[in-house]
Amino acid sequence: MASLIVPLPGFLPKPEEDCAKLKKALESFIRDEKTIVSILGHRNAEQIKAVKQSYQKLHKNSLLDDLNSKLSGDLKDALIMWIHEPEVRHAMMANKALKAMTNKFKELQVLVEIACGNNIVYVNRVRETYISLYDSTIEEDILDFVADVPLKKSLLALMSSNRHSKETIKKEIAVEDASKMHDAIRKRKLDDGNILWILSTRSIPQLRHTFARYQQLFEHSLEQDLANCGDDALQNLLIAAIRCTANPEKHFAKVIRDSILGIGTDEESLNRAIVNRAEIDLLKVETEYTTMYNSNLEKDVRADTSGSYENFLITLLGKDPIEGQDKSAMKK
Ligand SMILES: [Ca+2]
Repeated sequence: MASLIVPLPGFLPKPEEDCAKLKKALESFIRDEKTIVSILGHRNAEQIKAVKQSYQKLHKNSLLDDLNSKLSGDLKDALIMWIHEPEVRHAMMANKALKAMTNKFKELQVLVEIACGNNIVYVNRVRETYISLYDSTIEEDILDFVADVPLKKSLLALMSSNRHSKETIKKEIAVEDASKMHDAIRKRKLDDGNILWILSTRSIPQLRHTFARYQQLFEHSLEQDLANCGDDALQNLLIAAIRCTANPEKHFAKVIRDSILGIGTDEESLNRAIVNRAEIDLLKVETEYTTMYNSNLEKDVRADTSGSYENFLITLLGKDPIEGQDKSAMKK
């Protein structure tokens, strides 16, 4: 369930009204970040698109440029990420992760999130957007920028997947696939292809069924068995792929937890999880976070952030940034 709260039908201001308020807030001597957050933090992707078009028409410059030049710091980064269309946002995140050439799972996991946490129609839109922005395919850039061979192989397989989206489940295939994966784990051959081929080829409903069968057949979950199989980038990547396929909310709860745990904050990861899931399943992420860490997501995010940046993230979480009240009476 989405956490984003948008105005009820009939109460949504016209894009021109939003633009006038945004312009005034950006131009005022003391920047009115509260207004900017309260408008943009309560609009979905489609509504933001209309506001951006209207802004360009009315003010002859883009909202993106104005946010870029007038705002700063974490608020600016999060807001700019938020107002991009989801596929543009994802393409940009993928490109940044690849060009960083870190070869670390932490940076590259956004590619797994794109490939395994979305339906194929959306994944293809991200791929098309990537080409239009960077004149290369994501696959080419994986080939050129990821040096670690098992990581490169896995990302290529997941990203070039062309799985179908039908709900049909083949029960006998699930048993076969579960056994093959169990075998690969038992032999500690995570890179022998079997696990990867299955994860990158089968449909999402089929995979979910296979994961359930795996647990019935072998007592532990696939995720648990993989977790006991060492600790390297490939193993982490496979676990993320399984989580993004079966329980994306678990994966994103962990991303948020990792981003705030300890001294300092990894704002980029925190933004990625909140901005990308606010319109999809952030309420489920919040529930999962409580179960997994026996802690409150809103409280933890508040403790690690401050000012308008905190208010913006809290708004996307569907809470009132000032009063700390849940505005669930409004339309989701
Ligand atoms: Ca922290």
